[in-house]
Amino acid sequence: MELELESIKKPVILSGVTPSGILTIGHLAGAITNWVKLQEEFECFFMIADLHAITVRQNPAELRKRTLETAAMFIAIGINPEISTLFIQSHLPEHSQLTWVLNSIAGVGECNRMTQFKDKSKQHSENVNVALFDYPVLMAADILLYQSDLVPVGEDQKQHLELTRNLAQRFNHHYSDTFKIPEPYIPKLGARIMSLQEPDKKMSKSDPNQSATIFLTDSDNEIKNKIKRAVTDSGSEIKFSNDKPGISNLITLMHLATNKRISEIENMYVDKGYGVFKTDVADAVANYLRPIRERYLELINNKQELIDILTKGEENARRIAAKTLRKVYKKVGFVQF
Ligand code: ATP
Ligand code: LTN
Repeated sequence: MELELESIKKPVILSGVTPSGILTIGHLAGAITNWVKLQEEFECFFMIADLHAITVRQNPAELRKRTLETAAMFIAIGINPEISTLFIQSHLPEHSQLTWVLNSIAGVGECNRMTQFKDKSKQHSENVNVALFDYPVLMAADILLYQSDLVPVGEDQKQHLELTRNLAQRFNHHYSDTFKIPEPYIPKLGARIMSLQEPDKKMSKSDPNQSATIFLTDSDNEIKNKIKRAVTDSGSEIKFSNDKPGISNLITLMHLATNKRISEIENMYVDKGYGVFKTDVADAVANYLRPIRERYLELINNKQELIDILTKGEENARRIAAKTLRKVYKKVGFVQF
């Protein structure tokens, strides 16, 4: 059935990932597995945020490749295109169009307070561009176009969501009720996976040290070698605690891969050393990621299935986004025939 704004009965969820690198087991644990679970209960829109990607310098061929890879990986992990809408942000000009209108009510001062803008301006001091400054307004457009109720995001994006709510309220107040006011959705479960080399730092797709990160495309051997070389703590006890960040991270990975409770994992390894534990975690994580990687490779090697899914996603998304944008254009006083 074709999706229409009026026919949506469930609360709406929208989220996105910027295709600026290969997805890691951190994204899987902290974001995408949660999205998979939300699909039944909510009307979900998942987006590959390529417009956001170009706020920092990208290699065009690389961006094109990463965008499709990210979409394939979402499906491989369990985003079901039969029930959720999966699309590429730049395929819908409505995102840029609504951004322009929202720019007219967004304050320079409030955008200047965004900590991500400050951080990224430092990181990319050679290229502090206007789009980077506008990043949160584009994110607000993403969310408001679909009349989203809930937006699953990490802590780092909460400030952008607060801005989104302010812009929506301001627009509704200036013109008249147009946008639903979205809420952030920070999942209770969602494990945080730490770097295998510096376990007090989040595992990140852009870590220059490749052995710190498990990419979802890594082969069995790469996964196993990275886990076996992971930094562990002093002592020999397999225990989840703040003063054992290395071992705690491996326990979290074991929990993710096997669904066993943390206490159960600790009990299984009471009398065993780090060596045995690491080998078992390595095998468990490799077994867990193998079917995901196999499905991913199937999609990436047969692009037509992927293109069909993204085209259908684009069409579904457009019906909702175009409707909101028409309303907005009318309210701000653009002539419509
Ligand atoms: P970068 O490394 O390029 O700064 P990133 O890898 O931190 O980016 P994002 O693309 O900003 O990732 O992440 C999208 C979402 O995935 C985040 O909001 C966060 O919820 C989740 N995420 C990313 N890395 C992890 C991690 N190591 N553990 C748990 N969740 C994560
Ligand atoms: N900025 C987000 C990705 C993103 C997003 C969105 C998330 C772009 N648009 C809309 C939620 C809703 C990130 O870097 N994680």
